[in-house]
Amino acid sequence: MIKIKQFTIIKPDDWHVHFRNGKILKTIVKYTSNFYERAMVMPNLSSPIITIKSAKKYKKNILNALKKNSTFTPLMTCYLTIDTDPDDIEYAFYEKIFFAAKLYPKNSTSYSKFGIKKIKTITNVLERMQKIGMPLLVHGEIVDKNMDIFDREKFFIDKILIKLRKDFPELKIVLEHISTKEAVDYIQSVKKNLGATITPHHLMYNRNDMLSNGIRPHLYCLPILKSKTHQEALRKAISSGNKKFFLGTDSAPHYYYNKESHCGSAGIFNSLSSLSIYAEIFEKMHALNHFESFCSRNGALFYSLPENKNTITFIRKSWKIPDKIFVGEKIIIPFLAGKMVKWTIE
Ligand code: OTD
Ligand code: ZN
Ligand code: ZN
Repeated sequence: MIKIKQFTIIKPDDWHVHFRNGKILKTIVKYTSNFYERAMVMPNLSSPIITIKSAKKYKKNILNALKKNSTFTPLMTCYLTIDTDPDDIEYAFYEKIFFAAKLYPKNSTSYSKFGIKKIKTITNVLERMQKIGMPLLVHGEIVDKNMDIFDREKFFIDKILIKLRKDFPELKIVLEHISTKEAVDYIQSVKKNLGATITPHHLMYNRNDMLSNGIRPHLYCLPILKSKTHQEALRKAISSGNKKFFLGTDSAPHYYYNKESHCGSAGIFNSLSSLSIYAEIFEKMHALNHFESFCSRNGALFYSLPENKNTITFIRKSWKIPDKIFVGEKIIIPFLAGKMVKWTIE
């Protein structure tokens, strides 16, 4: 079979990314803005983005970290707490300060301690979001010490999401970073107002890769990697061309000493290699014909945004992912550090 040497697509958007703040932000934004035209910026900082003022400041910090002629657009999200005011949400949505709001179940992931314990405490906010057409992004896991960590997503769908969709049928919801067959099946079964992002790491790896040959802290993330069956369901989902699935890297850097630790942090920094990995997997699945839609069309369609005008070109030329990224003196270990990947992006 002849292998395609290069191809060009509409410049993609990353519908789920963590930029952090301060020095990390200044160092890493370019790894997203070089390859992506827009990004949905997650609000779970150590001081989360819960107010209009903090969102404005954060956006300014991101824009200041960009190269002078960059066309990159960050879309800001609001971290929902029990104190979120529906009037603020409405004002900030119409003023284009917040594009969407993010629901973190309390303690479900890094920096989610101000998250929501019971959905009914934010009913008034969800009602307003539904009314004004503001998307709700969800970290879809139930966290309960009596529940197995591998079942968190499935239970979220069964116990929370199905009811949430029933109560707010017109609310646009994105189930972020899906990791299970149950999530794939549920998304496919729903007619409208529900989409999902899929990360490179959940497509590339399963829990054996993380645990069966020594423990790999740099593959530890939430939702945690699942079994091969689930990984394969995700791969099938993207290869099907179903428009409800779109790109979201969930790139989430931590310093290496917080990952390689007696209590390691969850999160994988994959911005550098994300597009190469996605391309590799689509090719492996014989689904490169659906690649551009996943990267550059489906998300825009879901969010009713125009498609980007710029393009990027993928060249079949392997390159090595750096072993480390320096943030001043400190080190972040990127996803697939030191490994070769097949596609170079121009
Ligand atoms: N998952 N780590 C982080 C976020 C994501 O749930 C997520 O979106 C993080 O460090 O912010 C992680 O494992
Ligand atoms: Zn999450
Ligand atoms: Zn995330």
